[in-house]
Amino acid sequence: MSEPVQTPQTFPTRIFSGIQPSGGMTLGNYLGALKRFAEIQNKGAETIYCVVDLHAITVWQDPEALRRQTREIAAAFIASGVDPSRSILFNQSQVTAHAELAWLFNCVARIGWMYRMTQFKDKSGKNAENSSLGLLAYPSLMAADILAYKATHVPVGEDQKQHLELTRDIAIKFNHDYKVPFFPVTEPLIEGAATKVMSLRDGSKKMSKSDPSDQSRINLTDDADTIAAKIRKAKTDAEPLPESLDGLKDRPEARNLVNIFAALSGQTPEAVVTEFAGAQFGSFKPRLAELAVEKLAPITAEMNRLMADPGEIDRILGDGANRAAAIAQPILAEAQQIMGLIRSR
Ligand code: AQP
Repeated sequence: MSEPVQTPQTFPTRIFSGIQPSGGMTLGNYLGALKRFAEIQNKGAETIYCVVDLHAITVWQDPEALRRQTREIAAAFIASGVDPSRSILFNQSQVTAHAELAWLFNCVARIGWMYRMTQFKDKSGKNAENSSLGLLAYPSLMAADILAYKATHVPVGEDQKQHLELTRDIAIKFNHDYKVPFFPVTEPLIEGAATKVMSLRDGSKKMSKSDPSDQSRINLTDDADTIAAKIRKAKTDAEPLPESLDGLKDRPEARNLVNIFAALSGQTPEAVVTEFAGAQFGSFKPRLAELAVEKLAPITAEMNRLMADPGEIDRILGDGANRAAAIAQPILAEAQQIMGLIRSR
C-alpha cells in the first residue's frame, strides 16, 4: 500500500452517505444511519444522500422488488427527516459518474485489498469463486460514490468502517500515483449509542436486512404489535440489569437492548443502566417496546403515505439526480484528464 500522502485537507465540508435497497429498512439502518443523516442535515451541513441500487445488484435482486425497495428506502429517508429540498436525495444508477469513476478506481485499487474485506468474505461465503465480480469490487464503487463529490465526511455504522478505510487508501493512492492532491482523504463519522445494532436473536451478529430470520430485526414497516412481540422474544439472559455498564461486558444481548433504548431515547447507555439498575428484562422489555413504537410509528405512517405515490418519489429522485450529476460530472471529468483520458466534448 502506498505511503500516506501529503493531501492537504483544504476541501470544504461535504457529507455523503448511502443505503442499499437490498431489502426493507431495519432499526439498525435507522439508528446507525438515517436518524443521524437527518441530524447532520439539520446542523446545516451540505448533505448528499443516495439509495445505492448499483450496490444492491452485486447480489441478485428480483427487478420488481428492487424498484419497490428503492422507493421504500427513499421514503424512509424522507420519513426520517431528510428533506429533499435541503439535502440531495437520489438513486445511484441515475448518476452515471458513480460507475465511470468506479472503473477508474478499479484500475487504481489492488485486488488484494478487495479480498481482505470482511463483508466480501461474509457475503461470498464458502464459494467466493462463484460470487459476482461486482461483489468483490463493491468497495471501489463505494469509493467512487464518495469521491465523485469530494465528500469529506461519511456518516456510517461501525460495519462500514473497513470499506471507508479502503476509500481513503484509494484516494491516497490516486493522489500519489498522479502526484496531485485531487481527492480528499475522507473521514468516517461513527458516533452515538447505536453504531452497531445487533440481531435480536444473536448478540454476536449485527442486525441486517438480509438476515434470513425476520425475528432477528425490527423493520421500519413493522406494526406496533409486531415490534412489541419481537422485543418480547428478543434473546436475553436471566440476570437483572446491572448497576453500571461494566456489568454488561459479557452480556451482548442485554447490552444491545440497552444501546437501542439509549439511541431511541437520546440518552447515553450509562444513563439507561442507572435508570433501570436491578430491573428484570420482564419489566425493561415492555418499556423498550413502548419507546420503539412511539418513535417508529410516525416514521412508518409517513413512509406508507409517501409510498402511496410512487410517481412523486421518482420525481424527487430524478430531481436529486440532476443536482448530484451537476457536482459529480466535473469532478469525474477532471479525474479522467488527470489520468490522461482525452475529453474533447
Ligand atoms: N445493525 C446496524 N447497526 C448500525 N448501523 C447499521 N447499518 C447497517 N446495519 C446496521 C448502517 O446502515 C447504513 C446502510 O447500510 P447498507 O444498506 O449500505 O448495507 P449494510 O451495512 O450491509 O446493511 P444491512 O442492513 O446489513 O444490509 P445487507 O443485509 O443487504 O448487507 C450503513 O451506514 C451501515 O453502516
